[in-house]
Amino acid sequence: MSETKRQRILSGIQPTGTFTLGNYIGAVRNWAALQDQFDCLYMVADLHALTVRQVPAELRAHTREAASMLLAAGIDPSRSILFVQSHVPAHTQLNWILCCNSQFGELSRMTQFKDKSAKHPDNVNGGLFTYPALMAADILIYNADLVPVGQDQSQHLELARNIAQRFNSAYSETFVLPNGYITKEGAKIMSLQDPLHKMSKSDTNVNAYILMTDTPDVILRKFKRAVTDSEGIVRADPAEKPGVTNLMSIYSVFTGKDFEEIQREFEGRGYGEFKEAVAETVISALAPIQGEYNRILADKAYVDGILAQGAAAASRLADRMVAKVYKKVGLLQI
Ligand code: ATP
Ligand code: LTN
Repeated sequence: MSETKRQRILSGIQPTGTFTLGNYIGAVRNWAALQDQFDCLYMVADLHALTVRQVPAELRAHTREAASMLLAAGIDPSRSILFVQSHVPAHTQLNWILCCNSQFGELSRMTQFKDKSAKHPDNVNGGLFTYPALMAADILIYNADLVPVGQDQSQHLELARNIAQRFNSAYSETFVLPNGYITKEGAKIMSLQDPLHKMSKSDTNVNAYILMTDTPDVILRKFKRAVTDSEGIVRADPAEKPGVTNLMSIYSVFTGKDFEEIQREFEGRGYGEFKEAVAETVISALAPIQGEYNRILADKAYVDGILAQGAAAASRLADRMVAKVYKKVGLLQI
């Protein structure tokens, strides 16, 4: 029987704070499930986090917490490679080459760049601008076929494909063109306070997000405060009722019920009861992950051991690609 090669997956998440329910639903939840079918590499994107000013001690802590949360959410280090981006220097080596193959115009069109520039007008740095070239390096360095991310990253993925294509036609076939893996449900969980914007871990309003580490009473309180509308009917309408629709998406992800079933379930019942039900499902979905997280986080040596192993395994693959690319672009090898 001829064995077909398994497709490869790479994804990353920034250690810019504790993960939100949006990170979990849109990305991390899928990562564990994909391990059965694919060869997976998962990365804590600490270099990307530096595009926004970080407190050094906090960044270090968040990086270990991020790795612990990924393990708690089911990333299995015996099957997948889990590592920290800065531990694999080859990413930054390829980043430079890809920066030289990215255009000012295309980088200027990235909505994340525009959003983050507006949010941090005092720190519109070069890294923020070339962010997608580093992300392309993360992906292309492993010849990843699929990249599981939330909706907000699809523009960056498209750019990674364009860079790969351009490089391949200039220097001969080198990179696999990656595809996004974006699930329909929960690809964009919205802020609980401003449902026209995505839930983001760096939001300054703590009521806007549910953190993966929030206690049951905090979760309940945040859902109770979630912005809805004055109609009082639980039904999906993203344009007119973005708040209620967002809560329905969250409820749907954890119960497996579709919007019609949810609407029927809450017919004649108010938002109060609906919000409590959403909170309950989230509390019970997060409870086992929180237990694992606390256990893993307490064992620093275990987490660091996994990360060291992951960095070594990732470097073996990444170094080979950088050597190939350096040769192709004409850097002298002696
Ligand atoms: P920051 O607030 O620092 O920009 P973030 O919360 O947007 O962080 P990232 O580290 O940028 O998180 O994203 C990690 C993964 O989570 C990405 O795949 C991203 O698409 C996904 N993601 C982030 N926010 C959401 C959301 N609200 N809904 C669905 N997926 C999301
Ligand atoms: N930009 C991503 C994080 C990230 C990433 C990657 C995702 C960095 N490198 C490579 C997928 C593949 C974000 O979520 N903001």
